[in-house]
Amino acid sequence: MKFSFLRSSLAAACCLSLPLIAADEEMDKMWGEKTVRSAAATAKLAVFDQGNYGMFIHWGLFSHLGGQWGDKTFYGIGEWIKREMKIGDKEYMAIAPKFNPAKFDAKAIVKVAQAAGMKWIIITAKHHEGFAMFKSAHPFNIVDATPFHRDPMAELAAACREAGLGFGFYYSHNQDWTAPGGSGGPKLNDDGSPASFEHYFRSKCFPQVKEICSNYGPLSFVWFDTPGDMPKELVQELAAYVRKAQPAALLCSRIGHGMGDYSSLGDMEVPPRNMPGAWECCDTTNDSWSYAWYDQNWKDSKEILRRLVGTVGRGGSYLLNVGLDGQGVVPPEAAKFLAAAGSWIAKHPDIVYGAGASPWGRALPWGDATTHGKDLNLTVFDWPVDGRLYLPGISAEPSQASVVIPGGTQPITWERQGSWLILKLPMPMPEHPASVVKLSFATPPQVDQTFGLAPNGPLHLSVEFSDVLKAEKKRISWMEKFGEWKHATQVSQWQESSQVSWDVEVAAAGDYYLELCYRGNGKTAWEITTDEGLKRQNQQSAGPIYQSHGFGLISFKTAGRHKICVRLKEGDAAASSLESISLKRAE
Ligand code: FHN
Repeated sequence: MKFSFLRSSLAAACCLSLPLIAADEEMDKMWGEKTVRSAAATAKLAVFDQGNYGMFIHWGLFSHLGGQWGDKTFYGIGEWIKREMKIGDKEYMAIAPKFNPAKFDAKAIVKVAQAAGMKWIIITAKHHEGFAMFKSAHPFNIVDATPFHRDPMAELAAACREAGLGFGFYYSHNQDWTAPGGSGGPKLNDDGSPASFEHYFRSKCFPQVKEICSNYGPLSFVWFDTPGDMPKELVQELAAYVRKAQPAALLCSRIGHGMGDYSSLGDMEVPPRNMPGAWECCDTTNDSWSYAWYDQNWKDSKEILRRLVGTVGRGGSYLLNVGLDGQGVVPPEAAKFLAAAGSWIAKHPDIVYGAGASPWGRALPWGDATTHGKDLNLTVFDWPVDGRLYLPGISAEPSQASVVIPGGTQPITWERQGSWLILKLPMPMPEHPASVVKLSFATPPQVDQTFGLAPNGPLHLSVEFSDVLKAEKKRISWMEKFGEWKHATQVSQWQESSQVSWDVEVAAAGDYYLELCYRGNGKTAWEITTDEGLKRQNQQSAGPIYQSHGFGLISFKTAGRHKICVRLKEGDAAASSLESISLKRAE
C-alpha cells in the first residue's frame, strides 16, 4: 500500500517552490472519483441541499504542536507535521501524555457554528496521524492516552444534537502513520513480522469505524479521506457497514472507488462553473486545516461570503474548516470573521439556504447570483461607483426589483439596452461586506451565458470559458505551499496555429486595457485580434507562477457581440500556459 504520490508531489512542490501540477489519477487518490447523485441518496441529501453550509474541524495531537517541532516551524498544513518533519512513531506517540485540551467546550464550539449560520459539524475522529479523538478499544486515543481523559466527540455529538445541528465524523481510513500496515505507517508489526494493509484494516480501521458508528448517536456524515490505492473490496465493505449502521449518514466521494453519495471536490476548490449533482467544496478559514501558530492568513467575512455564495451559486455545498488549538478552542480570528459572515447570512437566508445555482453558470464581475423559487438574488460585493449594475444576457423583464436596506427593501428601477438589464442602484452601498438586490420574475429567468463587458467594471475571462484551437485546455491543481491547494484552468501545448477565443457582448464602444495572466519561461510575446480587424502584439517576461501582465489598450469600434482571440507569437511554447485575460475600460 503506497502513498508516495502525495508525498513526492508535496515534497517537490515545497522544495522548489514552483507550481507542481498533480495528475488526474493522483487527485482521484486524494479526493476520490467523483460520484453522481444516486436515487437512494436523494432523500438523505435533502438536509445537504437545504443547508448548503457546514463546519469542518481538524483537531488531533498535531494541534498540540501547532506547526512547531522543537526549534523548527513547519509551514505546511499542520496535521502533516509528523510526516514532513520526519518525527519518529515513538516520539510522536509520546506527545499524547502532554496533550490536555482543558479549555475544550463543545457547547462553545456549537455556538460558533450557529453564529456562523452553519447547519452541521464534521470533526476529525482520526486523522492520518492515527490518534483517535474518541474512546476506542485501540489504546492510542484521547481518553486513555492523555491526561484529558474525556471523550470530546461524545460531548460534541451531544451538543450538536441539543442545538439541532447535524453531526459527522472525518475518519482517515487509508492513511494511518502510526499503525502497522496503515498507508504511510510502520512496515513491520511489533513482533517484527511484515505488516499488511489488510491487518491494519481488520485490527484498527474497521473496528474504529464500528465504534464511531455505534457510540455517538445518529450521524449525518461519515467523511473518509485520501483513499489512495485502497482495495475496492475493503472500501465496499466499509461503505456497506456504514450504510447499515448509520442509514441517514452521507458518505463523501473520498471513501474511494465511486462509493460516495456526493462528490467532494479538490481541497479549497470553488469551481469556476456550475456543476450538476450533489457536491461539496471543503475549504479552510486560513491556509492550514489544523491549528498552526504562525498562520494568520484568515479569510475575512467578505472572502468567506464570496466563497460560500460562489459555491452555492455553482450548485454546491460549502464545508468550511476551523483548526481547534491545543487547548481545544476555536482561534478568535476565525470565530470573529465567521460570526460577521453569519450575521450577514441571518439577514439574507435566501441567498444560502435552499438556494439554487446561478442561471449565468459562473460568478459575475461584481458578485454572484443564486435563485430562490422564481426570485433571482444578486449578492453584490463590488458596488458600481456610478450606481449602474449591468446584468448581461437577460431578456426577461422582472416584475419587481429591490435592494435590501437596513430594516426593509427599497424598490429600484432599471433600463434595458439590448440584452443588458441595467439596474439603477442607490448610493452609497447600503450594506457591507455585500449588498443584496432581489429580482422577481413570473417564471425563472433564462439567461444567455455569453460574457458581457460593462463600461463600469472589469471583466475577467478565464480560459475555462474559451474556445481553444490546436492547444490543450485543462483543469489543473497545484500547491503554493505544502498542502495549500490552488486550482485553475490553463491552455498549454501551444503551436504556431493555436488560438484561444471568447465571444463577448460589449455594452459600450471604446478603449479597454487588457491584461493577460499566464506563466512560462522568459520573454513571451502574445497577439490579440478582434473580429473588427484589430491586431495588437506585445512582449513581457514570464515566470513559473501565474501572474497578470498589462498588455496595453485594445478598442471596440461598436457595441455588440465581438470575438477576442489570443495567440502566442514568440517564447517558450512548451512552458507557456495561459490562465485568463481581463478587460477594463480606459477612462
Ligand atoms: O491529507 C488531508 C489533509 O490533511 C486534510 O485533511 C484535507 C481536508 O480535505 N484532506 C486531505 C488532503 O486532501
